[in-house]
Amino acid sequence: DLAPLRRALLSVSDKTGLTDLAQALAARGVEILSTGGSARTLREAGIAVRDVADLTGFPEMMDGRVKTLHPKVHGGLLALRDDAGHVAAMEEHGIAPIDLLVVNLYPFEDTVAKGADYETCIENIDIGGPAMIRAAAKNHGHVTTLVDVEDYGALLAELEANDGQTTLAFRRRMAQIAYARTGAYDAAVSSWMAEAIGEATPRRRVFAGTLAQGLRYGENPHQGAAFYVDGSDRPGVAQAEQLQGKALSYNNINDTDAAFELVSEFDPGVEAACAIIKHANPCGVGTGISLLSAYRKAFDCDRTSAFGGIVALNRPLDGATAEAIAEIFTEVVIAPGADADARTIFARKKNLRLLVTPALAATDAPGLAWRQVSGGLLVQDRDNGVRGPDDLKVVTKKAPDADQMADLLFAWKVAKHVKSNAIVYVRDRATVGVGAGQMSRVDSALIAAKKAERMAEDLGLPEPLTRGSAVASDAFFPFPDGLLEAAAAGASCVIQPGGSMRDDEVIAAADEAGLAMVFTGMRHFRH
Ligand code: 93A
Repeated sequence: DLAPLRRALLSVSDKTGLTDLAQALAARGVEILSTGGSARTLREAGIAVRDVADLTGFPEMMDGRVKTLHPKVHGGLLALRDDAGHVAAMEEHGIAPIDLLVVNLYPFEDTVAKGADYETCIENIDIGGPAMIRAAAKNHGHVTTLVDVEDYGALLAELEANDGQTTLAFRRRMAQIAYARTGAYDAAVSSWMAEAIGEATPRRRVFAGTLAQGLRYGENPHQGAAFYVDGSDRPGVAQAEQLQGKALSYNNINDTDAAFELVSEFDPGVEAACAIIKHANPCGVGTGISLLSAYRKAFDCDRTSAFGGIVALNRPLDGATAEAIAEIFTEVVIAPGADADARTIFARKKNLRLLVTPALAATDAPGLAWRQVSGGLLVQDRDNGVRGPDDLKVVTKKAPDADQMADLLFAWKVAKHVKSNAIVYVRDRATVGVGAGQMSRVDSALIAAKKAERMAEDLGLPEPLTRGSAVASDAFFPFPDGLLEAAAAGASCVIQPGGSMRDDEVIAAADEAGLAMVFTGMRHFRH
């Protein structure tokens, strides 16, 4: 199972750790082959190298597009050392075996992330690198393939432990990593091209993710987990800079994403907004003239659940709001910035994670959403549907007044981000009851109203804030019962998609109960 290491080919874009690795290999008597830039780096460090051009008898040409694509390279990587035919072919054609390949690819993903133009991105598609990686990894029975600077140390330890040789187990592990890299690389190219040429259909798309961080565990401690980023420039948890606090967990990342996507629905130029998230659902959303008032309104929707929540803001965090947030245990705060006061206040809360993004996420921007099912992936367009006042149709005798209309639109924005069946009660641009994830719409309406009753008791209010509220339903009421439940809780106006076979019955029930109701013509299921 042990394979000797006599000759290595080093061809890397990221030169980190290259000379140390080469030095250690040279000290073991390994002959080093290398391409243009890599060879130059090694020579400058005083390490003896042979140019691949010298090996192949061809210069690097066409701006480097062709440098290693040659039988002397690929034959040396692919030949089976224990196959008489292969050995004869090597002898006949003067091909020397290459036992170790160290390649990291042209930085395609980084080039895209930097916003480079089309031609520059194309030039950064590595061809020779992946070809060599795939060849060497295929021949892992004899050849070791390294594609990641992170694994240089492991190779040296392997050589140390095995008298300058590598074990089959090690070569297999490295081969698996190698194919993960080339697979992700081509996926990144294809995803970028889909965006660049405006290919809108989710068909024929692949997921391109690069490992951003290993996570301590997944949704539960017995599940392993990692966070992959897709290289898109959409502001959010993947793009955010973490200013303090320990590493985010799997659940933190999921909830922070939900929080930030929701709060991004609110235009910071119009109003300050705050969303508090628990288990990917909002337990309170508020808007106001200041972040502090927005936070307090969000907090007052469900003070119990807000404990240990994730807070998202649509404006840069200020000192006063930071002070209020710090009063209770909060897991994560994410905002498009944080001023010096806020940073100082949070610095005292070592465990609180503070994430800042360069901007809010464009809620109407196109993009894809992925979900795993057993045996496959479901891909769909991101729910980027947005409804404004002009899209609404009044269907009842009563029409909502301006204040009700503002609450209805607010409730609709929130309902889009609540797991179905979603019922959201709103008063004065703040949620006062959220019913999430129930299998029956009636139950969601009931639960939200019950929570509002409990909050009224906690806050010492004479009556629940659902009295006189606006209510949103993420999908149509199939029967009048859900609507009647909302009316019983005191809702005065309703926003829902409409489109049920029984819309007539539901509208009649609304008229009977004296409600104003508008249809959006758009559904926001979220499962
Ligand atoms: O342009 S390429 O696709 N053509 C090649 O034949 C080739 N061989 C290696 N790019 C190629 N490479 C890549 O060059 C490697 O994957 C590596 O990223 C880079 C190293 O070039 P240098 O040593 O000149 O810095």
